[in-house]
Amino acid sequence: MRILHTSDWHLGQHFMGKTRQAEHQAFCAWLIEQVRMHQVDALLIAGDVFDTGAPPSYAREQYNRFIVELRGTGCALVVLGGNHDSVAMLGESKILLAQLDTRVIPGVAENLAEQVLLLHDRAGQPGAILCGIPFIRPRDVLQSQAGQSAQDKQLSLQQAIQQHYQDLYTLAEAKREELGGDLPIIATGHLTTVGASASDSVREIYVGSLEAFPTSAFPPAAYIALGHIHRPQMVGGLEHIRYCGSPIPLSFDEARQQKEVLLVELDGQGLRAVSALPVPRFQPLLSVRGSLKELQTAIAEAAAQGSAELPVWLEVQVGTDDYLSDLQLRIAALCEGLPVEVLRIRRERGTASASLQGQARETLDELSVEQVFAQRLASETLDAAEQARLLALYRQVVGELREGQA
Ligand SMILES: [Mn+2]
Repeated sequence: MRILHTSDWHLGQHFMGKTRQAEHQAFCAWLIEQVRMHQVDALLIAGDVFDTGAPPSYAREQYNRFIVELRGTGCALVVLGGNHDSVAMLGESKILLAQLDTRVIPGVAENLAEQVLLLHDRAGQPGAILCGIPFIRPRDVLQSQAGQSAQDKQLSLQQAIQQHYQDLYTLAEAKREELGGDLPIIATGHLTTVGASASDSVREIYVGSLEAFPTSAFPPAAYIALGHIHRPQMVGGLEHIRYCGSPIPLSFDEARQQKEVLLVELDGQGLRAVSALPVPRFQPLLSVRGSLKELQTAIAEAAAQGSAELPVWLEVQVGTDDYLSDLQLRIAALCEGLPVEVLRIRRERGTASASLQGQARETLDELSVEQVFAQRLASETLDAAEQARLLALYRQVVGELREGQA
C-alpha cells in the first residue's frame, strides 16, 4: 500500500497583498504527476486544506479541480479538517465527493465509526485501515468543568484527545480482526506534539489549554500522518510519526525550508519505508537581513533566484544601527533594476514607538480577520470551551458579513 502524506495547503492564502493561486496550481499539477509516477494508492491531506473557513471561490475551485484530476489517476483521497478549515464548509460537499472516491472528515464525528476508514489499493484490495483524526476542538471531546485550573484543563484536554485516539484505534483493531487480521493501521492528526518546531504562520492552537501532545499518548499505529506544523519533521526521532509540512512556504521564516510530501509504504507487517518527495519552489521567496551596507549584497544575491517574469518576493530586515526615516526609499534604491519585489520591511530593533508602529503595520498586513480575533481571545482568561464558543460565534458573524458583501 502506497500512501502520499501531505497537509497544510492553505488554499486561498492571502500573503501580504499577494495571492498564492499560481503556486497552488503548480503544486497540484506536480502532485498529480507524483501520484501517477509512484502509483500511489491513497492520498491523505492532514488538515488546513484551506487558509480560512470562508475561502475565496478560486480556492474552492482549485480544490474541486484537484479532486476530479486525482480521480483520473485511480488514487483515493482522504481529506481531514485542520484548525484553519471550517467544519461546516468542508463538510458541505462530503456526500458529493464520496461519489468521486474522496472521503472527507471535517471534524470529530458523532459516530466514531465514521472516522475509521478502510483504504484500498489500486487493485481494489484492502490495503490499510485509517483512523481519520481531524483537528480536535476542545468542545468535541470535553465538557467544560467549572473551577478547573488552567493546568487541569490542559491535562483533561490532553487525556480526552488521547482517549479519542485510543477509541478509534480499538475500533480499527476490531475492523482488522473482521477482515482477517493483517492490515496495517494508520492514524492522522492535526495538532502540536512535544518537540515539534513551529513557524510564524502556524497559529497557536489550543491556546492556554494544550500546548503539546506527548508522542507516548499516540496508539501503536504503523504510521501517524500529522499536519499543523509547516516544517517537515519526524517527531521525537520516530520514523513513523511525522509532519510532512506545508507544500509551499506560508511565511518568510519558512523561506529556506525544503518543502516536501511523504511517500509511505506499508504492508501487513507494518511500515516498510518513508521517502520524502521534495516539492519544487514555484515562487522564489526570501528574507534578507543586515545593515544597509550588508543588504546591498544580500539583496543582489537574493535577486539571482528571480527573473523578470518571476521576481523574488522579499522581506527585508534592517539592523538596529540604521534607524532612518527614509528607509523605504533607500531599500527601493537598493532594489532598483533587480527582479525583486519587497513585500515587507522590518526593523530588527528600534525605539519603542517605532516597533509599536511596526507591529501595528504587521497586524494589518499579515493577519487574517480570524487571527486578529484569536490574538484578542488570547489576551483574555477564558476556558477552552468558552474560547471555542466565542470563536464559533465570531466565524458565524464574519461568514454572514462576507455573504452580505458577495
Ligand atoms: Mn497550517
